[in-house]
Amino acid sequence: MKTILITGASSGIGYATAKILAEGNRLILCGRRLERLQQLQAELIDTPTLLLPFDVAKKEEVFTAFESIPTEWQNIDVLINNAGNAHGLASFQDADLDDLDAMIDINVKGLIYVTKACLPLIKNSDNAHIVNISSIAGKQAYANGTTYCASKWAVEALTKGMRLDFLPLGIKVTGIAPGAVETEFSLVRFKGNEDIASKVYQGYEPLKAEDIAANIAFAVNQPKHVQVADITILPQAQADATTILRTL
Ligand code: 8X3
Repeated sequence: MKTILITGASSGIGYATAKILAEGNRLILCGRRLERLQQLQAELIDTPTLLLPFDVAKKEEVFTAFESIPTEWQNIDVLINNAGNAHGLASFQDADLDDLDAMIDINVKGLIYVTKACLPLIKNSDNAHIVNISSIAGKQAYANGTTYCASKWAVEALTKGMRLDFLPLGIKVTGIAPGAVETEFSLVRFKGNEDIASKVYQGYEPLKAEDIAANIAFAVNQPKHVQVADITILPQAQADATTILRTL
């Protein structure tokens, strides 16, 4: 039985990952929205769970939350850095600076804070493993997504760099880079505009959160000596970050 901490567990890929990893593991479920974490906890009735509500972008909150983890939960084996999102889709010149700040604060600084706070609890594990959720946007820059892409390029660099730095600590590091996944991602990107958000996924079959969760579980469930370095996952209809064939 592993103890697995998941950020952004209250929705989307994080939620689906919690569901798929619930069997046979203990889960620390993190997110900003306590009520949604409580709903998830209620669904995972047969799994030992600990709820840890905090905002990854708030440094003090992150460290205070980790300091509050009860002793019996302090041996963490797997950290899944899933929390992250996009704010706006606009040219760099037109983008709202607050949106750009938010993406760097959540996707980059948040991942750094959580990993720093978690390291003392994970480094003694025999199964230590960190999974960072990146994006196809971390491998290919696209117009109007400059800072989102930059934030995910940073996740790619953090993943590769951590894999080097953590070698002597025995911590495996995996990067998971999804393409188009139908979650609340686009709703957040387009600030609640359901019409625009749903169009992103029209005319083809996008990935589901469960598709990514299955790949995360694949990486997490490998034998101790096997380190899955990187997985990029696209819908069948997607060739790269900006090329999607819409035939449906
Ligand atoms: C989400 C995928 O293509 O919208 O990270 O950047 S994409």
